[in-house]
Amino acid sequence: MTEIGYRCTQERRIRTALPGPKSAELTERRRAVVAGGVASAVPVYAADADGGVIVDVDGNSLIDLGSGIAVTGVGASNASVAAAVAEQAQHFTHTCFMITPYEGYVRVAEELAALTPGAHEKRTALFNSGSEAVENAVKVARLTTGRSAVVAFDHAYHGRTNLTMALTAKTMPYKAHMGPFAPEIYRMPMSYPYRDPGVSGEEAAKRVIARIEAQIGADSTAALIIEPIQGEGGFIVPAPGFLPALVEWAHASGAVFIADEVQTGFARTGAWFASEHEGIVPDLITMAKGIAGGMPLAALTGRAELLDAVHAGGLGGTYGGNPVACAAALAAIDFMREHDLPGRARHIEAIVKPRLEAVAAEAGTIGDVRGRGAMIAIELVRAGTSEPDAAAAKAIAAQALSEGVVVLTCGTYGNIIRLLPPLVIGDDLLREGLGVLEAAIRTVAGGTS
Ligand code: PLZ
Repeated sequence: MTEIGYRCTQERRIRTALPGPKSAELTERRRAVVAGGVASAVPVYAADADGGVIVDVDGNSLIDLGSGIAVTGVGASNASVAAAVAEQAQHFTHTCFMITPYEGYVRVAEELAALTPGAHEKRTALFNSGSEAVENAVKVARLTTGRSAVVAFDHAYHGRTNLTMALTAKTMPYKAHMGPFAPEIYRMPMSYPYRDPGVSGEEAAKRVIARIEAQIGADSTAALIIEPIQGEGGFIVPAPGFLPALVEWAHASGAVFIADEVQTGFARTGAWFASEHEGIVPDLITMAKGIAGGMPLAALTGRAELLDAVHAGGLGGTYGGNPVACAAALAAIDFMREHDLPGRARHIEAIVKPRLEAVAAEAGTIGDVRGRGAMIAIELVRAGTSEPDAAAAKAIAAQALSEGVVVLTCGTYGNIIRLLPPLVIGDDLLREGLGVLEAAIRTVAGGTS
């Protein structure tokens, strides 16, 4: 791996209380004009960000263990991404690929055909957000199968648009009082080893298949959609064998298997895509987040016969595959390859997991440590039980922030602390961030069973 250069000093530096006075002032201004429904996890306003740090408007430098929800794997101001964006913006920022196409879009599609699992012929369509990629995957599956039922899973997160709200499991805050939701979505039990002990992947898949056949009908099922590691739902890694059995059933039944790799894609889990860890080849893959170094871009890549079956003009959108976002993606993908970021994610796992496992061994309030690569979480429970403890997760994140470390929570029960560091974070900074997190865990949830 070649050396990664940084522009901002890679340090934790606390100059004011957090949030500082300038952030507090911005929070006041925001209250008067920004929609209250848009919330921020961290009440600190960014002025700069690079590598493993976010520098705020008060001059504090925070260690970033969230990457803007798994987006800035290559860093939030990666030099080659920034140069590619500036270069493309000086030529054209937009023509609309549906009107006057351009090479960047084609090159991104070439990269995705080569990088995504499977040696079959593939096609790609580009969009703006993960939700939009998921919507389009479902459109393609319904059109090509002539069926309407879509199977999603407990704890799933697929977005906030109407169809993707229906696919998303958790009501609060994503869906509550915002229905009616899109029809023909059926929810099935997930394989969740910590909360479903002793149930193998194969058994969990059998449970799902029996329910689909009894309640939907194999010949009415257009698609199964699943995150290979569930993100917002709590970094749930299904038991081995679960995903391959579902893929096999989908293929035998003529249903389309869609892997939602919006959060897990692009080196995050220690492979280019999390599907690779399970040895599965999805028919369609949705991607966004890590694809373009922070620029808004999403992709749907899949079997040529599915994507080419859609009538011309059936897929698109004004901004989908914006040329500046495509230039950013090409630079980000090159960077990930040159710097072996999948290897870097495995290296991060080797640093993070043993330390969290050691804390878990001493604190009876950590029920589970799980995840892959640079996507690792702890599940907070009441000591000696498996009862979710959301308050502990919230308090730990708040305590870490007050010490200058950004960590995110997630989970159906809100009791998960998840780590998604930029893949370019230096080892020392990562270790320092972990030290702060460990201290916060000991303070908040240090009780033993
Ligand atoms: N599929 C697997 O993780 C986005 C959103 C958090 P968009 N997850 C973070 C929030 O509170 O909005 C996500 C995902 C998976 C789809 C999406 C949706 O991607 O780019 O946010 O639309």
